[in-house]
Amino acid sequence: MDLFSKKMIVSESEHGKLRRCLSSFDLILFGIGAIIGAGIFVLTGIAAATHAGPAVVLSYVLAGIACSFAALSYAELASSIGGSGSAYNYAYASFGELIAWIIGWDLILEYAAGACTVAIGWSGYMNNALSVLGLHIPDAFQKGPLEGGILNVSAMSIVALLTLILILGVKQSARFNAVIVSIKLAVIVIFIAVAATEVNFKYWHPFMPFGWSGVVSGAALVFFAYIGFDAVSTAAEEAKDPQRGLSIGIIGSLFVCTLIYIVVSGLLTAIADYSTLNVKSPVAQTLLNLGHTFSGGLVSFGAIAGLTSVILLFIYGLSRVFFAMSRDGLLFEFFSEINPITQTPVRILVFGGSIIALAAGLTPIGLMAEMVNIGTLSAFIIVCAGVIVLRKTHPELIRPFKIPFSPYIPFFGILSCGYLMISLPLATWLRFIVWMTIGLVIYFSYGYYHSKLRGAGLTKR
Ligand code: ALA
Repeated sequence: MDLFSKKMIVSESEHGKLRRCLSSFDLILFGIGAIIGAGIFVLTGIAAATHAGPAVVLSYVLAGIACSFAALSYAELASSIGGSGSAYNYAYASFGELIAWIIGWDLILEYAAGACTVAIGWSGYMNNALSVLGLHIPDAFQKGPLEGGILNVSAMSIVALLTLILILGVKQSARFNAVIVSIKLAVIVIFIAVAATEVNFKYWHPFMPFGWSGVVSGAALVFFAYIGFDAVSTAAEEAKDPQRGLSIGIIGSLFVCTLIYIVVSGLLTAIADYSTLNVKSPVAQTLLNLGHTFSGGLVSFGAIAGLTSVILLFIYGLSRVFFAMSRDGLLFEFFSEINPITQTPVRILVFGGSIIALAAGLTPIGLMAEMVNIGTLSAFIIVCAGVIVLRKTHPELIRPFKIPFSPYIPFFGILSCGYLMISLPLATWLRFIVWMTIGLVIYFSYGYYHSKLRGAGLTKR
Protein backbone atom coordinates (compact mmCIF):
# COMPACT_ATOMS: atom_id res chain seq x y z
CA MET A 1 0.00 0.00 0.00
CA ASP A 2 1.45 3.39 -0.91
CA LEU A 3 1.80 6.30 1.51
CA PHE A 4 -1.21 8.12 0.04
CA SER A 5 -3.62 5.21 0.63
CA LYS A 6 -2.19 4.63 4.09
CA LYS A 7 -2.69 8.30 4.97
CA MET A 8 -6.28 8.27 3.75
CA ILE A 9 -7.07 5.23 5.92
CA VAL A 10 -5.49 6.77 9.01
CA SER A 11 -7.36 10.02 8.39
CA GLU A 12 -10.64 8.19 8.18
CA SER A 13 -10.23 5.87 11.13
CA GLU A 14 -11.77 6.63 14.52
CA HIS A 15 -8.34 6.79 16.15
CA GLY A 16 -8.83 9.38 18.78
CA LYS A 17 -12.62 9.50 19.14
CA LEU A 18 -13.06 13.22 18.78
CA ARG A 19 -16.78 13.99 19.04
CA ARG A 20 -18.68 14.53 15.76
CA CYS A 21 -21.17 17.18 16.76
CA LEU A 22 -20.51 20.38 14.74
CA SER A 23 -23.14 21.48 12.22
CA SER A 24 -22.39 23.50 9.05
CA PHE A 25 -23.73 26.56 10.87
CA ASP A 26 -21.33 25.95 13.79
CA LEU A 27 -18.52 25.79 11.23
CA ILE A 28 -19.46 29.13 9.62
CA LEU A 29 -19.49 30.65 13.11
CA PHE A 30 -16.11 29.03 13.79
CA GLY A 31 -14.79 30.74 10.66
CA ILE A 32 -16.22 34.15 11.54
CA GLY A 33 -15.02 33.66 15.13
CA ALA A 34 -11.47 32.99 13.95
CA ILE A 35 -11.37 35.66 11.23
CA ILE A 36 -12.79 38.92 12.63
CA GLY A 37 -10.50 40.28 15.32
CA ALA A 38 -7.43 42.45 15.69
CA GLY A 39 -7.13 42.84 11.92
CA ILE A 40 -10.22 44.92 11.30
CA PHE A 41 -10.37 46.54 14.75
CA VAL A 42 -6.67 47.55 14.91
CA LEU A 43 -4.67 46.98 11.71
CA THR A 44 -7.08 48.82 9.39
CA GLY A 45 -6.08 52.11 11.02
CA ILE A 46 -2.36 51.41 10.83
CA ALA A 47 -2.61 50.22 7.23
CA ALA A 48 -4.58 53.32 6.20
CA ALA A 49 -2.35 55.79 8.04
CA THR A 50 1.04 54.34 7.11
CA HIS A 51 0.58 52.29 3.92
CA ALA A 52 -2.46 52.77 1.73
CA GLY A 53 -4.47 55.82 2.81
CA PRO A 54 -8.21 55.58 1.96
CA ALA A 55 -7.19 52.98 -0.64
CA VAL A 56 -6.91 50.55 2.28
CA VAL A 57 -10.26 49.34 0.98
CA LEU A 58 -8.37 48.16 -2.15
CA SER A 59 -5.79 46.47 0.12
CA TYR A 60 -8.71 44.56 1.64
CA VAL A 61 -10.00 43.61 -1.82
CA LEU A 62 -6.55 42.43 -2.90
CA ALA A 63 -5.89 40.37 0.24
CA GLY A 64 -9.48 39.02 0.01
CA ILE A 65 -8.87 37.82 -3.56
CA ALA A 66 -5.62 36.05 -2.57
CA CYS A 67 -7.46 34.42 0.33
CA SER A 68 -10.42 33.31 -1.77
CA PHE A 69 -8.12 31.35 -4.11
CA ALA A 70 -6.59 29.68 -1.06
CA ALA A 71 -10.01 29.17 0.57
CA LEU A 72 -11.33 27.36 -2.54
CA SER A 73 -8.26 25.12 -2.49
CA TYR A 74 -8.78 24.42 1.22
CA ALA A 75 -12.43 23.60 0.54
CA GLU A 76 -11.52 21.03 -2.14
CA LEU A 77 -8.90 19.27 -0.04
CA ALA A 78 -10.88 19.50 3.22
CA SER A 79 -13.87 17.82 1.57
CA SER A 80 -11.85 15.13 -0.23
CA ILE A 81 -8.98 14.39 2.19
CA GLY A 82 -10.14 15.90 5.51
CA GLY A 83 -8.51 15.06 8.82
CA SER A 84 -7.97 17.33 11.81
CA GLY A 85 -4.41 18.02 10.61
CA SER A 86 -5.77 20.29 7.83
CA ALA A 87 -2.96 21.43 5.49
CA TYR A 88 -0.58 19.02 7.23
CA ASN A 89 -2.79 16.15 6.11
CA TYR A 90 -3.23 17.49 2.56
CA ALA A 91 0.53 17.97 2.20
CA TYR A 92 1.07 14.41 3.42
CA ALA A 93 -1.22 13.06 0.73
CA SER A 94 0.19 15.34 -2.00
CA PHE A 95 3.91 15.61 -1.29
CA GLY A 96 4.89 13.04 1.34
CA GLU A 97 6.05 13.23 4.90
CA LEU A 98 8.86 15.79 4.84
CA ILE A 99 6.77 18.56 3.28
CA ALA A 100 3.87 17.53 5.54
CA TRP A 101 6.11 17.95 8.57
CA ILE A 102 7.27 21.36 7.37
CA ILE A 103 3.70 22.53 6.87
CA GLY A 104 2.50 21.04 10.18
CA TRP A 105 5.32 22.80 12.00
CA ASP A 106 4.42 25.94 10.11
CA LEU A 107 0.74 25.68 11.18
CA ILE A 108 1.81 25.29 14.79
CA LEU A 109 3.71 28.57 14.39
CA GLU A 110 0.70 30.27 12.77
CA TYR A 111 -1.78 29.27 15.44
CA ALA A 112 0.53 29.67 18.46
CA ALA A 113 1.91 33.06 17.37
CA GLY A 114 -1.59 34.14 16.27
CA ALA A 115 -3.20 33.23 19.62
CA CYS A 116 -0.35 34.90 21.46
CA THR A 117 -0.49 38.13 19.39
CA VAL A 118 -4.23 38.47 19.78
CA ALA A 119 -4.05 37.67 23.53
CA ILE A 120 -1.58 40.53 23.98
CA GLY A 121 -3.86 42.85 21.95
CA TRP A 122 -6.81 41.65 24.05
CA SER A 123 -4.98 42.54 27.26
CA GLY A 124 -4.45 46.12 26.02
CA TYR A 125 -8.19 46.57 25.42
CA MET A 126 -9.13 44.82 28.67
CA ASN A 127 -6.71 46.79 30.85
CA ASN A 128 -8.15 50.03 29.40
CA ALA A 129 -11.71 48.88 30.03
CA LEU A 130 -10.82 47.87 33.59
CA SER A 131 -9.20 51.22 34.36
CA VAL A 132 -12.31 53.02 33.02
CA LEU A 133 -14.23 50.95 35.61
CA GLY A 134 -11.73 52.03 38.31
CA LEU A 135 -9.88 48.70 38.48
CA HIS A 136 -6.27 49.48 37.69
CA ILE A 137 -3.85 46.58 37.13
CA PRO A 138 -0.30 47.62 38.24
CA ASP A 139 1.91 48.53 35.26
CA ALA A 140 4.41 45.78 36.03
CA PHE A 141 1.63 43.23 35.46
CA GLN A 142 0.42 44.77 32.21
CA LYS A 143 3.50 43.87 30.15
CA GLY A 144 6.40 41.41 29.95
CA PRO A 145 10.07 41.94 30.93
CA LEU A 146 11.19 42.99 27.41
CA GLU A 147 8.93 46.04 27.74
CA GLY A 148 9.99 46.89 31.29
CA GLY A 149 7.27 44.99 33.16
CA ILE A 150 7.18 41.58 34.87
CA LEU A 151 4.25 39.62 33.40
CA ASN A 152 1.26 40.40 31.23
CA VAL A 153 -1.28 38.92 33.61
CA SER A 154 -4.45 39.64 31.61
CA ALA A 155 -3.04 38.03 28.45
CA MET A 156 -2.10 34.92 30.43
CA SER A 157 -5.51 34.77 32.13
CA ILE A 158 -7.54 34.91 28.91
CA VAL A 159 -5.44 32.13 27.35
CA ALA A 160 -5.92 30.00 30.48
CA LEU A 161 -9.68 30.60 30.56
CA LEU A 162 -10.20 29.79 26.88
CA THR A 163 -8.01 26.69 27.13
CA LEU A 164 -10.27 25.51 29.93
CA ILE A 165 -13.38 25.99 27.77
CA LEU A 166 -11.74 24.01 24.95
CA ILE A 167 -10.89 21.22 27.39
CA LEU A 168 -14.53 20.99 28.51
CA GLY A 169 -15.69 19.97 25.04
CA VAL A 170 -16.04 21.05 21.43
CA LYS A 171 -19.82 21.58 21.63
CA GLN A 172 -19.39 23.79 24.70
CA SER A 173 -16.69 25.72 22.85
CA ALA A 174 -18.99 26.09 19.82
CA ARG A 175 -21.80 27.50 22.01
CA PHE A 176 -19.45 29.96 23.67
CA ASN A 177 -18.13 30.96 20.24
CA ALA A 178 -21.69 31.52 18.93
CA VAL A 179 -22.41 34.01 21.73
CA ILE A 180 -19.17 35.90 21.15
CA VAL A 181 -19.64 35.99 17.37
CA SER A 182 -23.18 37.40 17.78
CA ILE A 183 -21.81 40.20 19.96
CA LYS A 184 -19.09 41.16 17.51
CA LEU A 185 -21.41 41.08 14.51
CA ALA A 186 -23.95 43.24 16.38
CA VAL A 187 -21.26 45.77 17.19
CA ILE A 188 -20.10 45.89 13.57
CA VAL A 189 -23.68 46.57 12.46
CA ILE A 190 -23.83 49.43 15.00
CA PHE A 191 -20.58 50.87 13.63
CA ILE A 192 -21.86 50.70 10.05
CA ALA A 193 -25.18 52.32 10.98
CA VAL A 194 -23.55 55.20 12.88
CA ALA A 195 -20.66 55.73 10.45
CA ALA A 196 -23.08 55.87 7.48
CA THR A 197 -24.52 59.09 8.94
CA GLU A 198 -21.08 60.74 9.06
CA VAL A 199 -19.68 59.97 5.60
CA ASN A 200 -17.81 62.83 3.94
CA PHE A 201 -16.04 61.90 0.71
CA LYS A 202 -13.62 64.80 1.04
CA TYR A 203 -11.60 62.33 3.18
CA TRP A 204 -11.14 60.16 0.09
CA HIS A 205 -9.01 62.86 -1.61
CA PRO A 206 -6.27 61.89 -2.24
CA PHE A 207 -7.43 58.30 -2.47
CA MET A 208 -4.03 56.67 -2.96
CA PRO A 209 -1.53 58.95 -1.18
CA PHE A 210 1.16 56.22 -1.11
CA GLY A 211 0.55 54.94 -4.65
CA TRP A 212 -0.04 51.36 -5.76
CA SER A 213 2.95 50.06 -3.77
CA GLY A 214 1.26 51.36 -0.63
CA VAL A 215 -1.89 49.43 -1.53
CA VAL A 216 0.14 46.22 -1.96
CA SER A 217 2.15 46.58 1.26
CA GLY A 218 -1.14 47.46 2.98
CA ALA A 219 -2.57 44.21 1.60
CA ALA A 220 0.36 42.21 3.05
CA LEU A 221 -0.46 43.78 6.42
CA VAL A 222 -4.26 43.45 6.39
CA PHE A 223 -3.88 39.88 5.15
CA PHE A 224 -3.72 39.18 8.90
CA ALA A 225 -7.38 40.17 9.15
CA TYR A 226 -8.40 37.24 6.93
CA ILE A 227 -6.38 34.56 8.66
CA GLY A 228 -8.54 32.06 10.47
CA PHE A 229 -10.85 30.56 7.82
CA ASP A 230 -8.29 27.76 7.57
CA ALA A 231 -8.96 26.89 11.24
CA VAL A 232 -12.38 25.61 10.13
CA SER A 233 -10.66 22.78 8.27
CA THR A 234 -9.07 21.50 11.51
CA ALA A 235 -12.63 20.62 12.65
CA ALA A 236 -12.86 17.86 9.99
CA GLU A 237 -13.08 15.03 12.52
CA GLU A 238 -15.67 16.84 14.63
CA ALA A 239 -18.02 17.98 11.83
CA LYS A 240 -21.33 16.10 11.44
CA ASP A 241 -21.15 16.28 7.66
CA PRO A 242 -17.50 17.10 6.89
CA GLN A 243 -17.73 16.72 3.12
CA ARG A 244 -20.35 19.47 2.78
CA GLY A 245 -19.93 21.31 6.06
CA LEU A 246 -16.26 22.16 5.71
CA SER A 247 -16.53 23.79 2.29
CA ILE A 248 -19.64 25.71 3.40
CA GLY A 249 -17.86 26.82 6.61
CA ILE A 250 -14.65 27.90 4.86
CA ILE A 251 -16.14 29.70 1.86
CA GLY A 252 -19.20 31.05 3.72
CA SER A 253 -17.23 32.62 6.56
CA LEU A 254 -14.65 34.14 4.22
CA PHE A 255 -17.38 35.61 2.01
CA VAL A 256 -19.23 37.22 4.95
CA CYS A 257 -16.00 38.62 6.42
CA THR A 258 -14.74 40.01 3.09
CA LEU A 259 -17.97 41.98 2.65
CA ILE A 260 -17.77 43.28 6.22
CA TYR A 261 -14.12 44.33 5.80
CA ILE A 262 -14.75 46.22 2.58
CA VAL A 263 -17.70 48.11 4.07
CA VAL A 264 -16.01 48.86 7.41
CA SER A 265 -12.66 49.98 5.95
CA GLY A 266 -14.41 52.06 3.27
CA LEU A 267 -16.54 53.80 5.91
CA LEU A 268 -13.71 54.30 8.37
CA THR A 269 -11.64 56.27 5.87
CA ALA A 270 -14.73 58.22 4.79
CA ILE A 271 -15.48 59.51 8.30
CA ALA A 272 -11.96 60.56 9.36
CA ASP A 273 -8.73 61.71 7.79
CA TYR A 274 -6.62 58.59 7.15
CA SER A 275 -3.60 60.19 8.82
CA THR A 276 -5.40 60.22 12.19
CA LEU A 277 -6.06 56.50 12.22
CA ASN A 278 -2.70 55.25 13.52
CA VAL A 279 -4.04 54.61 17.02
CA LYS A 280 -4.62 51.51 19.15
CA SER A 281 -8.37 51.26 18.57
CA PRO A 282 -9.08 53.27 15.39
CA VAL A 283 -12.65 52.02 14.85
CA ALA A 284 -13.85 52.91 18.37
CA GLN A 285 -11.68 56.04 18.61
CA THR A 286 -13.08 57.55 15.41
CA LEU A 287 -16.64 57.25 16.71
CA LEU A 288 -15.57 58.80 20.03
CA ASN A 289 -13.87 61.69 18.18
CA LEU A 290 -17.12 62.33 16.29
CA GLY A 291 -19.01 62.55 19.60
CA HIS A 292 -20.66 59.10 19.48
CA THR A 293 -19.59 58.15 23.00
CA PHE A 294 -22.08 55.35 23.56
CA SER A 295 -21.53 53.54 20.25
CA GLY A 296 -17.76 54.12 20.56
CA GLY A 297 -17.88 52.33 23.94
CA LEU A 298 -19.92 49.48 22.41
CA VAL A 299 -17.38 49.07 19.60
CA SER A 300 -14.58 48.73 22.19
CA PHE A 301 -16.61 46.05 23.93
CA GLY A 302 -17.23 44.30 20.59
CA ALA A 303 -13.51 44.39 19.85
CA ILE A 304 -12.78 42.59 23.11
CA ALA A 305 -15.39 39.96 22.14
CA GLY A 306 -13.91 39.72 18.64
CA LEU A 307 -10.41 39.10 19.90
CA THR A 308 -11.67 36.51 22.40
CA SER A 309 -13.09 34.18 19.75
CA VAL A 310 -9.94 34.49 17.61
CA ILE A 311 -7.79 33.30 20.53
CA LEU A 312 -10.26 30.46 21.21
CA LEU A 313 -10.22 29.21 17.62
CA PHE A 314 -6.46 29.53 17.21
CA ILE A 315 -5.79 27.43 20.31
CA TYR A 316 -8.39 24.99 18.94
CA GLY A 317 -6.63 24.82 15.52
CA LEU A 318 -3.23 24.35 17.15
CA SER A 319 -4.48 21.48 19.29
CA ARG A 320 -6.04 19.63 16.32
CA VAL A 321 -2.96 19.92 14.07
CA PHE A 322 -0.72 18.86 16.96
CA PHE A 323 -3.09 15.94 17.61
CA ALA A 324 -2.91 14.77 13.98
CA MET A 325 0.88 14.96 13.96
CA SER A 326 1.31 13.10 17.23
CA ARG A 327 -1.22 10.45 16.13
CA ASP A 328 0.98 9.84 13.09
CA GLY A 329 3.99 9.48 15.40
CA LEU A 330 5.75 12.64 14.19
CA LEU A 331 5.35 14.38 17.56
CA PHE A 332 5.36 12.59 20.91
CA GLU A 333 2.58 10.00 20.94
CA PHE A 334 1.85 10.79 24.59
CA PHE A 335 -0.11 13.77 23.26
CA SER A 336 -2.40 11.82 20.96
CA GLU A 337 -4.69 10.58 23.73
CA ILE A 338 -8.26 11.87 23.68
CA ASN A 339 -9.87 12.25 27.08
CA PRO A 340 -12.76 9.73 27.18
CA ILE A 341 -15.04 12.04 29.16
CA THR A 342 -14.59 15.39 27.41
CA GLN A 343 -13.58 13.85 24.05
CA THR A 344 -10.93 16.53 23.62
CA PRO A 345 -7.11 16.23 23.42
CA VAL A 346 -6.63 17.42 27.00
CA ARG A 347 -2.87 16.80 27.21
CA ILE A 348 -2.20 18.88 24.11
CA LEU A 349 -4.52 21.66 25.27
CA VAL A 350 -2.80 21.85 28.67
CA PHE A 351 0.65 21.81 27.08
CA GLY A 352 -0.14 24.18 24.18
CA GLY A 353 -2.21 26.51 26.36
CA SER A 354 0.64 26.78 28.90
CA ILE A 355 3.24 27.61 26.23
CA ILE A 356 0.97 30.23 24.62
CA ALA A 357 0.12 31.73 28.02
CA LEU A 358 3.80 31.97 28.93
CA ALA A 359 4.74 33.54 25.59
CA ALA A 360 1.82 35.99 25.85
CA GLY A 361 2.88 36.89 29.39
CA LEU A 362 6.51 37.50 28.52
CA THR A 363 6.90 38.78 24.93
CA PRO A 364 5.96 42.04 23.19
CA ILE A 365 3.22 41.94 20.54
CA GLY A 366 5.28 42.97 17.48
CA LEU A 367 7.64 40.02 17.78
CA MET A 368 4.76 37.55 17.56
CA ALA A 369 2.54 39.31 15.00
CA GLU A 370 5.13 39.31 12.22
CA MET A 371 5.46 35.55 12.31
CA VAL A 372 1.78 34.83 11.76
CA ASN A 373 1.44 36.13 8.18
CA ILE A 374 4.51 34.37 6.81
CA GLY A 375 3.51 31.07 8.42
CA THR A 376 0.00 31.25 7.02
CA LEU A 377 1.01 32.35 3.52
CA SER A 378 3.39 29.44 3.14
CA ALA A 379 0.65 27.01 4.26
CA PHE A 380 -1.74 28.54 1.70
CA ILE A 381 0.81 28.08 -1.09
CA ILE A 382 1.29 24.41 -0.23
CA VAL A 383 -2.48 23.82 -0.11
CA CYS A 384 -2.97 25.45 -3.56
CA ALA A 385 -0.07 23.40 -4.95
CA GLY A 386 -1.59 20.29 -3.35
CA VAL A 387 -4.79 20.73 -5.37
CA ILE A 388 -2.83 20.84 -8.64
CA VAL A 389 -0.63 17.86 -7.76
CA LEU A 390 -3.46 15.63 -6.49
CA ARG A 391 -5.61 16.33 -9.57
CA LYS A 392 -2.72 14.86 -11.59
CA THR A 393 -1.54 12.03 -9.31
CA HIS A 394 -4.94 10.95 -7.94
CA PRO A 395 -7.66 11.92 -10.44
CA GLU A 396 -9.84 9.09 -9.03
CA LEU A 397 -10.11 10.75 -5.58
CA ILE A 398 -13.75 11.55 -4.73
CA ARG A 399 -14.02 15.34 -4.54
CA PRO A 400 -17.37 16.42 -3.04
CA PHE A 401 -16.31 20.02 -3.64
CA LYS A 402 -14.35 20.71 -6.83
CA ILE A 403 -12.72 24.05 -7.65
CA PRO A 404 -13.91 25.41 -10.99
CA PHE A 405 -11.21 26.45 -13.49
CA SER A 406 -8.52 24.29 -11.89
CA PRO A 407 -5.51 24.53 -12.21
CA TYR A 408 -5.89 28.29 -12.84
CA ILE A 409 -7.48 29.20 -9.50
CA PRO A 410 -4.96 27.34 -7.30
CA PHE A 411 -2.19 28.65 -9.56
CA PHE A 412 -3.36 32.25 -9.02
CA GLY A 413 -3.50 31.40 -5.30
CA ILE A 414 0.19 30.44 -5.38
CA LEU A 415 1.08 33.60 -7.30
CA SER A 416 -0.89 36.03 -5.13
CA CYS A 417 0.17 34.48 -1.80
CA GLY A 418 3.78 34.34 -3.06
CA TYR A 419 3.55 38.02 -4.03
CA LEU A 420 2.32 38.96 -0.54
CA MET A 421 5.01 36.77 1.03
CA ILE A 422 7.86 38.54 -0.74
CA SER A 423 6.43 41.89 0.41
CA LEU A 424 7.17 40.91 4.04
CA PRO A 425 10.27 42.34 5.79
CA LEU A 426 13.63 40.53 5.71
CA ALA A 427 13.71 40.21 9.52
CA THR A 428 10.46 38.22 9.39
CA TRP A 429 11.97 35.89 6.80
CA LEU A 430 15.05 35.33 8.95
CA ARG A 431 12.96 34.43 12.03
CA PHE A 432 10.86 32.13 9.87
CA ILE A 433 13.97 30.33 8.60
CA VAL A 434 15.18 29.88 12.21
CA TRP A 435 11.79 28.39 13.21
CA MET A 436 11.84 26.02 10.24
CA THR A 437 15.42 24.94 10.98
CA ILE A 438 14.41 24.05 14.55
CA GLY A 439 11.51 22.08 13.07
CA LEU A 440 13.78 20.12 10.73
CA VAL A 441 16.15 19.27 13.60
CA ILE A 442 13.19 17.85 15.57
CA TYR A 443 11.94 15.93 12.53
CA PHE A 444 15.27 14.30 11.73
CA SER A 445 16.04 13.51 15.37
CA TYR A 446 12.54 12.27 16.36
CA GLY A 447 9.69 12.27 13.83
CA TYR A 448 11.61 10.46 11.08
CA TYR A 449 12.26 7.48 13.37
CA HIS A 450 8.82 7.33 14.97
CA SER A 451 6.61 7.93 11.93
CA LYS A 452 3.80 5.35 11.90
CA LEU A 453 2.96 5.80 8.23
CA ARG A 454 6.44 5.29 6.89
CA GLY A 455 7.04 2.62 9.55
CA ALA A 456 6.62 -1.11 8.96
CA GLY A 457 8.55 -0.81 5.73
CA LEU A 458 5.86 1.14 3.96
CA THR A 459 7.85 3.73 2.08
CA LYS A 460 11.47 4.04 3.05
CA ARG A 461 12.92 7.28 1.77
N1 ALA B 1 -7.93 37.33 11.49
C1 ALA B 1 -7.60 37.37 12.86
C2 ALA B 1 -7.65 38.74 13.40
O1 ALA B 1 -7.84 39.67 12.65
C3 ALA B 1 -6.28 36.75 13.12
O2 ALA B 1 -7.50 38.91 14.60
